[in-house]
Amino acid sequence: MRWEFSSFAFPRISLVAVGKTGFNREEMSFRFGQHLIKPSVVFLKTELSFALVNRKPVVPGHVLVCPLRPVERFRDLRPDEVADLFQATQRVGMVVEKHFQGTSLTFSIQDGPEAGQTVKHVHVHVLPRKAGDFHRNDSVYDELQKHDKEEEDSPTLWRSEEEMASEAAALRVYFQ
Ligand code: AMW
Repeated sequence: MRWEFSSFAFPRISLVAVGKTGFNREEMSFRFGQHLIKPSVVFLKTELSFALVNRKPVVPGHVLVCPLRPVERFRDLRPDEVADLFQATQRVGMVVEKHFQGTSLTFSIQDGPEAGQTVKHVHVHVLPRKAGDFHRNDSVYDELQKHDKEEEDSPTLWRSEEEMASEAAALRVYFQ
């Protein structure tokens, strides 16, 4: 266990305990790289992984699946974490495709800064796809690459906590 500064949930700076698993039992929040994620925006927790809604989705239903242990690169995951992450990703894919009336899915891992990774914590992007959602189909990868980069991103473009929590609540139902 170690102590970190956090200002995620409250404007004031607070000290929270973040365990090695990335799951903070004291405040029941989840670690996602430098971010502390409120349980209200998490819709699935497995033994070794969790899934959260995106504050800036590229398409409706664009969500993220992460290992609980906050490691930076895919190569850092243990075999049991890879298995759990991909099984969780498969379940999440089926749910978001259904809930958002998709007909296909894009899965993407930006593994390292040169691959477009901004949050230093392994995560799988899961995006429901449908005919005509992009003029050029592979533009989804351009959007993924740039949607959260500094010049494209700003807090004013993030969804509200209420909107994210409401989406997470709707998705959580499928896993009960
Ligand atoms: W990467 O460019 O590291 O492959 O993707 C990071 C993703 O995480 C982006 O889709 C971004 O919108 C999302 N994101 C970053 N911070 C948060 C947060 N605090 N809550 C929800 N989604 C987040």
